[in-house]
Amino acid sequence: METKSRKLTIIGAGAVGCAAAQWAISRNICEEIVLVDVVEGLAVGKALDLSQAAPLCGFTGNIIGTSDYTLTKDSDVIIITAGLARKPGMSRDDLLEKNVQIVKEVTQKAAQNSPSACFIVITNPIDAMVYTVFKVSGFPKNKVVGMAGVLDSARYRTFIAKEIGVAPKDVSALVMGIHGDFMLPLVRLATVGGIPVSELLTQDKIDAIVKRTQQAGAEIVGHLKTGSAFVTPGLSAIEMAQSILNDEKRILPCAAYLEGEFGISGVFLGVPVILGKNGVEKIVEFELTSEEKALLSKSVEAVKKQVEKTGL
Ligand code: TXD
Repeated sequence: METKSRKLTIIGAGAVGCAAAQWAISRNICEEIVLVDVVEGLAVGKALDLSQAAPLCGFTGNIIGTSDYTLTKDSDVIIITAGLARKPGMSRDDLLEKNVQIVKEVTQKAAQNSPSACFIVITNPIDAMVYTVFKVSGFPKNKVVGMAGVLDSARYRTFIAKEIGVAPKDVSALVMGIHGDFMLPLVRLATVGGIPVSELLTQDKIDAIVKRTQQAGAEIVGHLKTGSAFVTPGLSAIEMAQSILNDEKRILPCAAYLEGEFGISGVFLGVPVILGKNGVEKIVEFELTSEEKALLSKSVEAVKKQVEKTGL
């Protein structure tokens, strides 16, 4: 398998950007990492700190920090985390106005320098920001994808594992739809060691887990008060980046542009996709129940409202 021959740019050297960089160096997934931030010196300092972990974690590539986009030239994957994060009491939608401007600006600069890259968008509200990157970059739909489903599914799997008392990695589960209150943690498809979760937990317990998953971001914001989750968001982005850089063809829930899949068109929404060297290689469709379809259409309505506010 091809490894470590590629270039990864991470825009935004804040909490999520640095966590992503840290996971990337600890996994040694690429030859070059460029960390970019608008704040003078921030990315430079963070990259120096990260580079000095190399002897301890075995990273053999190069990591630099900069505000200069020419240094991002010919990146294979560009992760966008630039923007504001939530504070207690804020919804992801509250961030839209400010973040759309930031995301437009960084997309233009990054796309110019790396016309063949694949964008992974993290900035909230994610489902509208990924649409913004798609429109502003003019890149094909397979080269623009949003990160939320990997994180939401990891949270869902964690809560299921804790409730049953099993290893989290033995829980397989999928969250589809918007990264917000209407996200759809699919109960029917959640399994533990191949056994349906519905055989192992009461409906009440399952309902509580679904609710906690939908509110998991706000739960963390409520404790942190000054920002939002970053460690698992950073790792979730690197799971996706690694699958693209190494052409692993992982099947991961990502916000992808839909053109008729699941009966939905013209929006980015969390669905299972195969990620490989071409970005979104395939959206994996399957039959939803009428109840699931109804829940998913709530996601679509909410995302369309967000996108309207971007003015794109
Ligand atoms: O599941 C998901 N998609 C998410 C999304 C999970 C967690 C966090 N999520 C969102 O990511 C969050 O709501 C924010 O919108 C972004 C970034 O969150 P983070 O916690 O990393 O925010 P920070 O620590 O404030 O970092 C943002 C950085 C900061 O260093 C700014 O200086 C920088 O972005 N920034 C810029 N960089 C480059 N260019 C411009 N214009 C710019 N503006 C701000």
